[in-house]
Parts: sequence; structure tokens; C-alpha cells
Amino acid sequence: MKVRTRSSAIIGTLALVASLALTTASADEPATTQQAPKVALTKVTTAANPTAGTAGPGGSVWIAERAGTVRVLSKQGLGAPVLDISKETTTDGERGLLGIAFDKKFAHLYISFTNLEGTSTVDEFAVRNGKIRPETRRTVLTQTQPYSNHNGGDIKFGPDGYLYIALGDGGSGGDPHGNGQKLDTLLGKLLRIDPSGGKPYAIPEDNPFVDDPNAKDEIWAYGLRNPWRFSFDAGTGDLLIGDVGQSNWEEIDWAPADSKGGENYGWSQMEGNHPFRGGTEPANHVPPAHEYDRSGLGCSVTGGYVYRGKAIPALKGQYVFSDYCDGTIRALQMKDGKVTGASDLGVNGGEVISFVQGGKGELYVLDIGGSISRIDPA
Ligand SMILES: [Ca+2]
Repeated sequence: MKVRTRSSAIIGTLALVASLALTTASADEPATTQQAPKVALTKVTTAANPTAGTAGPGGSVWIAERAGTVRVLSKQGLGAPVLDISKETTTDGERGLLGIAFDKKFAHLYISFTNLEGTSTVDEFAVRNGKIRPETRRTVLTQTQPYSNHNGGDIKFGPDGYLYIALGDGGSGGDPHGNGQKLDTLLGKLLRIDPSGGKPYAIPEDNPFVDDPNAKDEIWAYGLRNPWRFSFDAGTGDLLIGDVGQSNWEEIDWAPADSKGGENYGWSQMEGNHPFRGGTEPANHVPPAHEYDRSGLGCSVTGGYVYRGKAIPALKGQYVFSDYCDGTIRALQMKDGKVTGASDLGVNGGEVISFVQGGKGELYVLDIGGSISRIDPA
């Protein structure tokens, strides 16, 4: 067995793969790669270990820094911290401030972080006139973590107005507690809650497991290992999840906008399209839309966004993503969840930890080393 502590999506101990792969290799992918849209990476600013970001009010982009600060990127540049929870989180393992999201009206900001005990925590702040109101802070959801890795941590509002929360399988390696397939734990899941419908939150009545007494009502989808970054296509509402693999296969999972939830993405019976350690493929397994192995293409997928900006027409509708370990920015052409073409966009974002979609659909690339770049036409 290949032993690699490669699950560290954040820890900067992994050697970068310097060689750019010319084609993406996957068992079920078209043999030919598409003509790559011509893009350039424009460095916009530098932050301290940026981990996540979100479009904010007035065309701004809000950036989360791993140690616990939030800063606003505007035409004036990156401002001083507007929030600082650095005394409440640590950056050991894969911990820290891991996600931020606004609701649709920019009335509330949500932050996702691990607290000093390592517990995954989602807190809410009211926002008025673009300013955080610290006195309104409340905790929405917590989940204890048995290990310091695979915390997930991404949070996004869906087109349905509900808050989706990604949680990893609890960590260690190989899913020792079998959390991916268990429906009585929030670990290894994508959750869907209504944070404004109750205290601390309400369960949407059409969540897939609300009538199952043996399953957690918050669960939207399961069988995930470390869904580090996910997004909704701003054009179609489809869901795309970058699920970090164990040793061999990195994958992108997909669900249509009209999904009723309940998808089983297979972990830890499956890693990508392949049985994991003698696992049996679940009957309801939803295989990845895309997978790639570790032969020079990286070791930790960083999910991105379907491009819906105006600046690069040739990229419109393509799913842009990367890998923490090799940094190549890649794009998939997809139709109804099937990959119809793949390309390497010919630019490298460094240790790509996250993408951010700005208010006009423009995409930013976050390098954990500090650089924030925008994907522009070449
Ligand atoms: Ca899977």
C-alpha cells in the first residue's frame, strides 16, 4: 500500500508537482482534449494564508484567512480585518477558518471554522450596510471531530436559499469509523439546513432523510471523504463537489439542480470508480462525473466553479478546478453531468486551496501561500 500523508489539503508540507500534465487522464473521459480557452492569471493582492472567499455587498469579495481573520477586497485593495476570531481557532492539522458565505441579501455572514477543541463550528453574524454586527453573533451548528484532518468546512447557500455545509469523514485515514456510509452521523456528508427558519436552525421539510428515524435530518448527500470545496453552478443550479481521495483517485461529484438529495457518492466503499480496500459498490452509488489518478496530476482536488463570467466567452459553462499539489488550472466541459471535454488552461495557481466566484461571475484563485489571482482573458 502506498503510504502518504497526502490528505493534508492545507499543510504546506507536500512537494509541488512541477511538471504540467498536457492531458487529463481518466478511465471514462474522452480520449481527445478540447481546445483550451486562452486565459491568464492576474495577481490581485496578497493575503495571509487565504482559505476561502465569497462575493460580498457592493461588488466586493470577502476573503477568509486561515488563522481567523476576514478581510474585504474592493477596488481600494484588501482592507484591514473586519472580523478576527484568531483566538478561537488553531491552524494545526487541517484546521482554521475554512469557509465563509453570505445569504442572498447580504444580511448575514456565516463563518465555518474549527474551534480550540477541533470542533467544526458554523456561526452567524448579522450584516448591516456592509458591516458585521459582532453583537449579533450566534452559533448555528457544531460537529465534534475525532481527528484533526478531513474537516471539510466549506459552506455555500444553494439556489434554494438553504445553507449547505460540507463535513469530512472525521479524518485519520481510510475512514476507520465507516462514517461515509453511516446515516446517523453528520461526518462524511453534505448537509442542508435553514439557518433563518429556527433556532439554532430549521430542517427543510423536503430533506431526503427527514422520515428516516435512523438518519440525521440534516443530511443532503453522503458517501463523501473530504468534500473540501463545493459549489452551485450560477447558471443551472447544478451541484459540483470536489471530494479529496485517499491514495489513488481524486474526484468531482455532480448532482442536477432538480435533485431531491440523498445521493450516495460511495466513500468509503468506493474511491472514485474503484472499490476501496475490498469495498463493495453500494447499489445506489453515484459515481463521480470525473476522476483522475495521481500520475503527475496532483494529489488533492480543489473543487472550483462553473465559469459564468463575461470576460472569457470560450470558458463559459465550463467547470474550473485545480489540485492543491500541482496547481494547474483545469476545465471540464460538461453536459447533464457527463464530461464531454477536458483541458489544462495552461496557467498554474500555486498551492491552490480554493476558488472564489465574484459578483459578476469572475473567478479568483487562492494560493495558500498568499497570492490571490483572477482568471482573465489571455
Ligand atoms: Ca465517491
